[in-house]
Amino acid sequence: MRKIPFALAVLALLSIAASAQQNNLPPDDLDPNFKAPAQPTDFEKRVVMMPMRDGVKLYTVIVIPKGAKDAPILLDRTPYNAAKRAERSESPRMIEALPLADEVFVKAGYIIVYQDVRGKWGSEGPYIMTPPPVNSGYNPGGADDTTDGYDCIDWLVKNVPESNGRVGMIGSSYEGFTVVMALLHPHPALKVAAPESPMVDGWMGDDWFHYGAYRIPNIDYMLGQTTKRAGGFDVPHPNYDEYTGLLNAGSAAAFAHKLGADQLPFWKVTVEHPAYDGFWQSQALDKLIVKQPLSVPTMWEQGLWDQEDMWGANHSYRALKSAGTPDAMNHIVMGPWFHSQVNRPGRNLGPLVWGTDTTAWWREKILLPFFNQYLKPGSPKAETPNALIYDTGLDRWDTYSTFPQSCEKGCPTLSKPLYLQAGGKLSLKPPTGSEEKYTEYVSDPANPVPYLPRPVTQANWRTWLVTDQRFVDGRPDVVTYVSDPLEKSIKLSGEPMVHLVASTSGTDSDWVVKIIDVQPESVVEPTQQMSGYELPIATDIFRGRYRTSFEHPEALEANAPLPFVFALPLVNHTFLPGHRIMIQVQSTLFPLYDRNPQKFVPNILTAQPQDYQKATQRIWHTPDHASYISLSVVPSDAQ
Ligand code: PG9
Repeated sequence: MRKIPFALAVLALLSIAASAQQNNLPPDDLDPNFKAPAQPTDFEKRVVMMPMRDGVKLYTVIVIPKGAKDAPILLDRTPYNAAKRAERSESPRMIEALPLADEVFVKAGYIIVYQDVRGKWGSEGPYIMTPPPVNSGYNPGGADDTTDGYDCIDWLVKNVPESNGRVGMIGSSYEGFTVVMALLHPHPALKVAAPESPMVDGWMGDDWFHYGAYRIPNIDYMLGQTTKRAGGFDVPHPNYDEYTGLLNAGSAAAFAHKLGADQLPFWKVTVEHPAYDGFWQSQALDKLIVKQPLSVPTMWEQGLWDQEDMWGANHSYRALKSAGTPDAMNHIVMGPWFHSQVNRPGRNLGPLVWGTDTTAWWREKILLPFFNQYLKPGSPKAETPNALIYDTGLDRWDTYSTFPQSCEKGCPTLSKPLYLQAGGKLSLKPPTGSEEKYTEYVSDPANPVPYLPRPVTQANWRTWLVTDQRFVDGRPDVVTYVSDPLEKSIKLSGEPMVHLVASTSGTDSDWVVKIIDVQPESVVEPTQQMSGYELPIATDIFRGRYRTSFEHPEALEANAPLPFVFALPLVNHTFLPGHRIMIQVQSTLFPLYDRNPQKFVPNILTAQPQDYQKATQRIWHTPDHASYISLSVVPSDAQ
């Protein structure tokens, strides 16, 4: 290669630089001094560290429409990052900048406030998981979401001059929990509330357990919530199929150990309280909410297929009803929704497609007028039904004066026993004793019934409650009872009660019961998609050791037919002509629920590998030991 003399090369570079200068080109296209000009917005965002009574400051975002005057305040207290809540997009328009769920309130001119609960994200103080009330004896700090809710509202009405001093609270799930906590001792400026799928009783039927059976996905939730103030660890799972991962691990505690969750204080608390003891009872908000008269008009909301908090809203509403709360103060809405779907589009749930966007309709036509009535003086009285419940078979809303409907005032509800019969049949008549005495299956903890088709991943978590049950129908450990195709429609509206008489060769057992609407066969569109679909309308699990007491579990007597009585989630569903009613019974629902070892051990969460054993299960159907589901059948106006 020929070498260019050094002096020549320098000359060439100098002349390139000189000609660039002549052409006025900048030496570097990055500008370290760039300042983004403020864009004109139609709102103002104020971020404050709001002092609570104990001096702890909570991160709060206050979003105020420009020019607001005498505006009501909508408050959402969250453990999920207030800053992010307040920023769906970077749009300069408030309606696009805030979450979809708040659109109706933005249009109506509300000031919207998001606050991080203490200990999370931008807020100071220690974090306690869904902190029990301070006076429960189980809250080590001096504050809870009742006091913080109160102090927040107090600050807002004194420091936001654009407001009219009236506040409404809203929020789903954990945020719904903060709403219910605020209702226990509400600030006088709190005028209306909507707890959406609130976490109310974590042991009976909300997030942590269902009737004592532990819900494994909580282990990931705890890692997300309690490993860092902002965000949390997302520990990778060893297996793509969670079924395999959990089976390999063993007990819930063994799985928690694999993910490192056994280091976490709330996991330790959970392991110490597997039964419904004082810890859980003292924070069951449906029990606490009735200790004083409800002074804030409240609309409880919950999905009919809520895969996380199936218990809280309707049990709080019902407890308040029983306590004599005036109807105008205590409303319930149950839509055809998964958990928190109420804040998202509501046109469909998995394969179920509705005639309208059910959630948008609810927000605009029901929720907003209800809030306006109490927050905007001079607004028309909202004609809010006491109970607004979707008929998930007819694809339409029903309005009731109470839900479940009651017979006390001569209402037409009929409680009908639907008997499980030999040969997989269902009948309204009790067994005669002439047929086989029981249906038998073997439940093997080494081969539990999956709750989703494998591979089980979180991808289908939201819609798992509407999964077509054909994927387990036919398994030898799933017992199926089915009716003939219906000649006339049958409407169930209320709380199905399971009355199972069952025996196990072990000394402990879980019982899973599902009510299923079997769709008729069809080979033409659009019904073909649902042809033969086994749609569960109510599913739950009951941990046998709690048969006689939720607080003091007991071993089951092996091979003795014993009654297991428990309520399934509320339904409001018309079975149409040609459809069939199906009941399925099984003893595992995995890996959503930890496996019962089927041998009585002191604490199932920490069961050892040698504790797990196969058991022979029998569902009895003799005149003395009749198994049935008590159904609330109401007149149907469907054709
Ligand atoms: N279901 C979630 C949760 C609430 C409270 C405790 C634990 C989990 C939620 O969606 O917020």
